[in-house]
Amino acid sequence: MQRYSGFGLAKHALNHHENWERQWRNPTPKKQYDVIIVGGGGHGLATAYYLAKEHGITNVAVVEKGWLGGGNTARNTTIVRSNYLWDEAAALYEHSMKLWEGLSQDLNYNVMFSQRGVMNLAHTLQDMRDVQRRVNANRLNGIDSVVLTPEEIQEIVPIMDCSKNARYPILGASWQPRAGVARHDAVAWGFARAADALGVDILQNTEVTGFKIRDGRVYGVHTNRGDIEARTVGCVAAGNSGVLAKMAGFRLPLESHPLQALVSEPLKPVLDTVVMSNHVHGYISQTDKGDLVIGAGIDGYNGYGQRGSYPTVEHTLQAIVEMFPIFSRVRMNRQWGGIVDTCPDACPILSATPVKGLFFNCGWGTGGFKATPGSGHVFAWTLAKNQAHPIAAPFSIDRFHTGALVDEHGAAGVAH
Ligand code: FAD
Ligand code: PYC
Repeated sequence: MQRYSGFGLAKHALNHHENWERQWRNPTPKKQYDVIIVGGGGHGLATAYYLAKEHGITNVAVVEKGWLGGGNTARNTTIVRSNYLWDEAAALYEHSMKLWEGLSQDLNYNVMFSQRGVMNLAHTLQDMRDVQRRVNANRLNGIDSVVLTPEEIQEIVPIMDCSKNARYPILGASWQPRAGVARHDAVAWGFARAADALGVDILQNTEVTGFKIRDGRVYGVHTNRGDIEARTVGCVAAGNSGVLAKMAGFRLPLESHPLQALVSEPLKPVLDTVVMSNHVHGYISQTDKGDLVIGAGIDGYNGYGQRGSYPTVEHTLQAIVEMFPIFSRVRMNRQWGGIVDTCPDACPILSATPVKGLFFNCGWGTGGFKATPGSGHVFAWTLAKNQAHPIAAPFSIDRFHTGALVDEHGAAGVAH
């Protein structure tokens, strides 16, 4: 063990952040790339990583207006699960789940993926029918999913009020044992470091202000640091996707809403799984550090402010305290919001657009963190081959013309 004198200790404390190796470079933008990814959240970084790793396309820039993961990636409550109803969505989220299961090893970066199980509660007979139907569909798709009785729920979460006269009676739940949580910034940093090591340029503080479009084809972007050219551009900008689509001259069927979350003061370990209730607009988990992570429903109005309204969090905390009376005197430390891009069928858009060479990956709304590796993986394939990956194909914007919607409102973790 190294020993320090009082002076040595103070010197070490002051110096210990020196000479750390940068996890990724800070390059000057080149004039031209093969592919530009707009948005340095988890999905954009994952796309760049898989483009380089799986398709050998390394002349790639990730253009981020702020800092990496500063959008929804670092604002989300990190629930990862794949228990979606319809085959198309189940395939997409389960593809992602499988990538999560090897992600720390693949990136050589601990993303702290913790498969502690996720429970979706049912409070009414109709909730219960939906749970049974979804669990059956999951099992047909090979996804681990079971229906729990109130007694089984109580055994897994002894601190929850499962009594019959509770204000929100619990009739049962769906349970996915392989589901869980991960560390959000580590996901962004892990993908960034791995993409950078393969030659991808990560350009922070670089805002796309317009697209260079000629004869119906994209050939670059305008940014606050000058124009950058590329014949393939992928926009992965979550709540700002509608703004970017407008710059390119078309509209997407998206609404941007605030979605809020809170963390409490740290507590001793009391909750070792994730409990969600779409019905009462609240969900909760406990971090390894001890904080309770609590999430709300969306704020009903549209907005680009990364904050929400007080009545929404008040409603959520009221519901959480009803279900967990033990938390009634816990103090909240922080509250924040992100901008979620909700789609009419609560499913994402992974698609070519009316502009040749310009693709969008968006519409993940309240539930895209869990899809980060899977989304990046299939979107990279789509960009590399200029053809939708078979798992991405059902999520084209054409579905809003053909009517082939994939309605996942029932499986969305947050009612909207
Ligand atoms: P982002 O991380 O938002 O990245 C988009 C990036 O694009 C941003 O960094 C932004 O700065 C950048 N950008 C925008 N415009 C421009 C421009 N003009 N030029 C350059 N860059 C631009 N999902 C789950 O699966 N589980 C959860 O538990 C969960 N909880 C959530 C809780 C909250 C409070 C919120 C807000 C969301 C939650 N989500 C959850 C949803 C999830 O966070 C998102 O779907 C997901 O993180 C989206 O990732 P992204 O990389 O697409 O977007
Ligand atoms: O999609 O599982 C989810 C989710 C949980 C909290 C917010 N979204």
